[in-house]
Amino acid sequence: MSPRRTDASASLWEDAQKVIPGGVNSPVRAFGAVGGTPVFFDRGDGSKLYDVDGNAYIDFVGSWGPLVLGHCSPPVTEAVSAALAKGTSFGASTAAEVELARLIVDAVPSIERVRLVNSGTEATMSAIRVARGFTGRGKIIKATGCYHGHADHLLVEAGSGATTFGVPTSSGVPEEFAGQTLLVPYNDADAVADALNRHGDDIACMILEPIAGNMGLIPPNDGYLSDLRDLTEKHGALLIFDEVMTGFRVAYGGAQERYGVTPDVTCLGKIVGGGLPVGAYGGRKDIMACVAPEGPVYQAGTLSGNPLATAAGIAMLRELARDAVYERLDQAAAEIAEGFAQAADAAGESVHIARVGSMVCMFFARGPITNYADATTSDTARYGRYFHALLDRGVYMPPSQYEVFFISLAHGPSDVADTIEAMREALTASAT
Ligand code: KE4
Repeated sequence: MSPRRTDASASLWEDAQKVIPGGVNSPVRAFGAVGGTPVFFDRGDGSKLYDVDGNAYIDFVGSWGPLVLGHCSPPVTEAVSAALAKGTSFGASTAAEVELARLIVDAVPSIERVRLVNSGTEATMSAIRVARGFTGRGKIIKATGCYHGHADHLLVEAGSGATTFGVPTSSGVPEEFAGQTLLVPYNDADAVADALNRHGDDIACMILEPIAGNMGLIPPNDGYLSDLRDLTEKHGALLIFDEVMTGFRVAYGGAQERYGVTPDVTCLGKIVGGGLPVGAYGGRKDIMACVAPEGPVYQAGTLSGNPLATAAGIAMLRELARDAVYERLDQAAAEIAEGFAQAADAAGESVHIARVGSMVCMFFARGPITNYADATTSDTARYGRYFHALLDRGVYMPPSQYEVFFISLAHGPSDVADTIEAMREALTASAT
């Protein structure tokens, strides 16, 4: 195996750190969790990414989820090019934002009205503000290990004990903000019942990733989601599903379709923008009637519903609405997960593989892994060595053990076979 050239990335990394905090525009890209110099990419094509040194990689990050069709998917690139010819932004209403909203409302029955924004963070931040406005209550519940973007009241971690008020995970977040957030362990409905019994009259909502994808991949235990539905309903709190990652990923109707549990409000992002900046939040008509200018909860955005982004989102959702898309995604993901399991078994490695549809995670840990405490037993140094061994073999996985990797419709049989072989070699090469 010839050594991978990296000097162009290394040079750009030097330059980037002189003008961008930490050299990146989003922390995970700095490779802090896996060590080494970040790869700077030049272009994507189908299942592949090509870096500035000309190295090719089979891409399993997929821009952290949006690129479910692969890079430069013709329906998306053609739609964006056609929109670009007519202008980039008007700051006024267009037919495309109505069409994208219609596609979302038709795809997700619990969403009767939807507001388009520019990121997942904006979607979750706005959904929580609506929940507080609709209920007149201040506190929120979130699960430890779930990530909902970087709004102040969501950058909190549990203090000691099972159910505690949050403490800031970031400087710049006042204790008063974090103190409005109650933390519970994922997959623990009793902790939610306890929180609601103690603070129910002041809890506006519980926000949750219905399939946790930011502490590695942790599926909901049987009955967990329906228990949360019953508990929040009983106490008059709203149930918000953060489907920024799972929306249009694990089913056309998202995790709520897959598990048959209906939230009051849903947050979307990633796929819904086709690789361009779109987030969205929506839900019951009576709840969304609170949103300005119809109601008193203010939320706005210069580029919300942007013509290029809505063109990309419309093209992507239309492709995903076709027959057998999710069966194809699941099939390829299952083959890769099985291939890794066999390679790990052959190498005598203790791993736990989690998969829901085309979301996959390989923990270097013994299972079961049902919450954040379990996930953090993973050997992150082992993951880092494995990550780099794969990189040297032309496979780009997420640069963190606590992320999920994604399969796209562009990953064909040869990609699957090559990846499994690379995994087998990388496990052996990085064992110590
Ligand atoms: P953005 O603001 O990054 O568009 O979305 C925030 C967000 C909200 N909810 C969920 C479930 C999410 O996964 C995310 C963002 N996901 C991370 C990766 N796990 C984005 C990568 C990054 O931060 O660079």
